[in-house]
Amino acid sequence: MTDDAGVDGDAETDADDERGGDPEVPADPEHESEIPEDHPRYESLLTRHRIERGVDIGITSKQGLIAEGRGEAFDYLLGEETLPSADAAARAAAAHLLLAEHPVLSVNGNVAALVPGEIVDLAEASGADIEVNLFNRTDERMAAIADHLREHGASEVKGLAADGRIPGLSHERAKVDVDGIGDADVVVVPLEDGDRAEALGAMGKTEIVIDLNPMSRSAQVAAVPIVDNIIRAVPNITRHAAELADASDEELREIVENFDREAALDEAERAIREGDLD
Ligand code: PTJ
Repeated sequence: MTDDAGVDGDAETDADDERGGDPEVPADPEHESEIPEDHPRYESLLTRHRIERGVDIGITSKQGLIAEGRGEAFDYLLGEETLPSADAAARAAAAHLLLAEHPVLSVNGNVAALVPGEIVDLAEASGADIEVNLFNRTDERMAAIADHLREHGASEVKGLAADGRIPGLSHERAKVDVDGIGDADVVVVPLEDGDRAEALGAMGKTEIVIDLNPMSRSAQVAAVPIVDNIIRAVPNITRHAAELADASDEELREIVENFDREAALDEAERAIREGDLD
């Protein structure tokens, strides 16, 4: 803890520099409600605060900070907005989840930091299980993330039993619950490493990927790639799921069949390549 306290001190100094001394932006990531909602970069500041806090409380890995930086660059080029094709993907994702026998939402350290309550809302709206599945797995992080999700209203969090394995992956990354991801027919895998996304697909599971990089391997192999910031994408899937709650299976299947994954990836890549750096 002594070391952590030292790191905290350094992080705060760096963060203060990064904020450019803006007196409106709080230095303490615990106080995100103090970020002014009319700030032109509100969403980006909120994301940074949540990730920073995730590292401070031991749920997000330091690599997660780098992953977030990469995502933020793509989001900047997308104008920090949900493309129409990403909205269509979110609607197809909601239809898949509602049609599924056993949907599961996979949660890593970045997802837990950025959208804990929103994941719980989506699980409720879609009837999905929540399972923690980490790239850099430790018992401490698994427990901290499960606790964090429970604090945000999750009644059950899977992933701790780890009594199943994803074939073809090295040991730690392969661990899943037999009655969770092991048994799922539809899995939401946000901000995922490409290898694991590919291996889950090879198990015959329908994969819904949320990733701001349309060229990433996970987005490329997904049945439904949602190229959007997870901060916007998860509440958007929940909104579609609520709207579709009374839809017939036939209507849901039509939404799934009409979704064009290639067109969604192409539109996202085009938007990023033509993105405005102003
Ligand atoms: O918590 P762990 O141990 O499971 O580790 C999680 C990370 C994210 C560190 C790990 O899975 C990893 O290294 O992922 P990658 O390979 O860096 O991939 C992360 C992807 O998520 C990249 O393509 C980023 O562009 C994308 N991304 C980052 N932030 C966001 C995002 N996509 C959507 N919304 C974001 N906020």
